[in-house]
Amino acid sequence: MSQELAMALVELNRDKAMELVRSRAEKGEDPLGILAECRDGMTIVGERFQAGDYYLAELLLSGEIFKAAIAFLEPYLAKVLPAKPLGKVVLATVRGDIHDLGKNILSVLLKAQGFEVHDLGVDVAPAKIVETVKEVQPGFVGFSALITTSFPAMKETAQMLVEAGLRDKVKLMVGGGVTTPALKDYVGADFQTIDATAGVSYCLQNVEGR
Ligand code: B12
Repeated sequence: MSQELAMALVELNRDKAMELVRSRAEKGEDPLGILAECRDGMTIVGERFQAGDYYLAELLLSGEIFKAAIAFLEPYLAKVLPAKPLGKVVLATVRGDIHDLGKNILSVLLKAQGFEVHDLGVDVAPAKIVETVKEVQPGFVGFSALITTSFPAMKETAQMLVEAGLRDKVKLMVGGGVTTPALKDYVGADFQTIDATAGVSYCLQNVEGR
């Protein structure tokens, strides 16, 4: 495979990337394969960022292209996913934190595996998360964090889930670049990772009835 699409993301060429996504989807190519190549592009962008060759602007621009590709592919993905969702996941970046690139990647990967994702967005109040969990009755709840100052809000939300009698009905995940096993213990979560694919594997392994 040429990885032409991945490289279009890396080169921040939005027109070329979207044209490739459109033409390949319309030709009937598996949308999951197209998405995987976009992810490859994001991985390279991440590596260049880590190496200091790319700056924040490149990270944000490539993230925007990735989001546009996902939005375009959503109807194609809907056709290849199982009619009955595998399970439900509520995701949020909690109060005080506005980072969402990692959470959005996780959301797409979960949807691609057949999970129904309720993404509450960023800077989400603990009460809103608890209310949604009550309403949706998910099997999984995921908090994404990129700044350490949001840790107390994660703990507070977990505590509110306990008080609402909901905590033992869900598997609670924490993820994001600044998270650690110590945070998992502090929050009282079941799982922690800095890798979205590990989060997806965790959900797949813990889906009821499997
Ligand atoms: C991009 C970025 C921004 C963007 C965010 C854009 C957006 N829409 O998200 C902007 C410019 C807005 C921004 C703002 C700020 N930022 Co910023 N930002 C970053 C940066 C460069 C990259 C983060 C990122 O997106 N990484 C890429 C994604 C894909 O990785 P990821 O989130 O870890 O996600 C992966 C996994 O962790 C996993 N995952 C993520 N979430 C979850 C959840 C679950 C449940 C699971 C299972 C998995 C999972 O999936 C992803 C794929 O594998 C980091 C530096 C760095 N190198 O990390 C700083 C960084 C996170 N930012 C930082 C700071 C301080 C800020 C600001 C406060 C800056 C300021 N002074 O104004 C503000 C935040 C304001 C706020 N209240 O939130 C600090 C945090 C320091 C700390 N330890 O707390 C960092 C570490 C930079 C630094 N070294 O100082 N930022």
